[in-house]
Order: sequence, then C-alpha cells, then structure tokens
Amino acid sequence: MAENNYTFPHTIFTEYDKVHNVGVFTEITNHIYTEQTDYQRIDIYETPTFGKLFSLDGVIMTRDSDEFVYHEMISHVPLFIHPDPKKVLVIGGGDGGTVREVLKHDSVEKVVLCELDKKVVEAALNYLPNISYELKNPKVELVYEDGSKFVSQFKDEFDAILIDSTDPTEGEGGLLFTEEFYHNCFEALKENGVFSAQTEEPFLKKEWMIRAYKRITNTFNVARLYMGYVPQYMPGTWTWTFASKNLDPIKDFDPEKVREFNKELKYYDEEVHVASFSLPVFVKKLIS
Ligand code: AAT
Repeated sequence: MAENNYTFPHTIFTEYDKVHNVGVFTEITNHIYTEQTDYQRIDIYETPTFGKLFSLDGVIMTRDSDEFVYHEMISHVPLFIHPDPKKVLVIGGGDGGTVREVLKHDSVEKVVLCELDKKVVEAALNYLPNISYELKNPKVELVYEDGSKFVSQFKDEFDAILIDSTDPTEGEGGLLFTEEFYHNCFEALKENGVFSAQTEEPFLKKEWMIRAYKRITNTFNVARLYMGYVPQYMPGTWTWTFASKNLDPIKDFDPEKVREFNKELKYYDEEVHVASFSLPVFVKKLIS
C-alpha cells in the first residue's frame, strides 16, 4: 500500500468567500504583522510556497510569488498607449507594486499615490520590501485620503490614472467603483489621458465586473476590458478596464516601444498586450 506522507500543516491562512461558500488556503510559517486600523485589518504572513502574503480583512491583496502579473498589467497596458506619460496618479495600491511598475517608464516625472490607509504603506515599507521599494523614490508623492474625494479636485492634471483598489464589497473600495468617481477621473485627465482600473472577474464576481465596465464605458470615449492570469485572486483570472479620452489600446499601440523597453518585465510584452484584449466568448457576452 502506498504510504501517505501528507501531514496537515500546523498553521493555515484561509480566504473564504461567504457569498459563494468557496475558499483557498495556504500554509503559513510566520504571522509577521497584524493590525486593525481605522479602515481594515491588515495581515502579513510568511508562506513556504508564495513568499510574503498581504491580506486585508482576510482577503489576499498581494503576495511575492505572482504580484508581478497584476502590477504589470494595470500599469504597462495604459502607459504604453500614452505617447509621453509624465504625471501619473495611482489610487489605492498602498503596497507600492503599481508605483514600482509606473516608475519603469523613464518619461514619468511624478507619481502621486493616493492611499486611504497610511498603515498599509507603513506595513508594506516594513515587511514587503520587494514590492514597496519605489515608494521612497523622490518622484513619488504620498497622499493619505479617500481617492474618490482626492481626484475630484483636479481638472486636466494627469497623463494616466490607475485604480488599484480593493474589491467594491470590501472596506471603502466601493467608493472607487461609482460612475461619479469614474467621471471625476475623466475630468482629472489631460487630453491624451489614459486610465486603467481593476474591474473584478467573470466567474464569481461577474456582476461587479459588468457594472464597473459599463460605468467606465458610460464615462469615457474609449473603454476596453482586458484579462490576465492572476492566481493570487480566487478563482485565478482577473480583468482590468483600459479607458481614455481618445487613444485606442490596439490601434494606438506601437509594439516596437515595448520591444525597445530596457526594464525587466515578467508577464507583459507586446504579444500579451494585444492578446489580453481578446476576450473569451462568455466574457464578451457578459459585457455586450
Ligand atoms: N496592489 C494590489 C493591492 C491592492 S490593495 C488596494 C488598496 O486600496 C488598499 O490598500 C486599500 O486601503 C486601498 N483603498 C481602498 N479604498 C480606497 C479609497 N476609497 N481610496 C484610496 N485607497 C483605497 C488591490 C487588491 C485587488 C484585490 C482584488 N481582489
């Protein structure tokens, strides 16, 4: 008889979706940090398989092993469409992964990061150095407030706005999924402005994906949903929506610019850019 070598791990992290009664779990070797802030509970764990794992209210936000997928896709898809992005606003994303990717574009002179919860930035700086290290870059300005309020004070200010938010059902994330918010982002963008927002996924969260996509479509002249494989977010695929005042994510895309890019990328390239806008049949139906 085959020997069963499996021993149940002593300590496990569980993310449980109470609406659908499904979840994921992973062994943890160390609970590095925990804090209940004014907004949410932050936890950072060490795991043997995925490196550091950062969760908010028990939901995985990012982890070392595969954070590059989400952060590259939310940043490079819009930034390679803009002819010369100089001033970028990131809303949410206090871990710093999106800011790190944005700063790979040498044209960028300033990144404003508007994160609701200062404690997320502090925890990331202390415990997630691989993700957060560019938050100390002098080009970065850190603002701690609700991004939906912050963005409403600008007009024709930014070349790109990236919405790296929690799910709309978590904490204050819902404030970053309203049509009014998307409209204020539109107003805050310059003429050639580009935009990208995380817009949930088509298996468990299709209602929110459709809602977010439709609201962005109602607001911007150009809006296109794109997809990627993001194993850290159950069930494993994710979507973002590219939007702009006039630039098209395919017609205005120059693959040569990506081929000439001299920074290391692990997921995004000129082929992935184009492919990510080719949606599976059921997703096309959902958003049609
Ligand atoms: N970079 C991947 C990590 C995140 S975390 C999203 C961040 O958005 C959190 O730090 C949260 O504090 C911040 N946030 C939430 N609401 C607001 C708001 N109204 N204004 C500014 N920041 C906000 C994204 C994870 C995606 C999860 C997908 N399942």
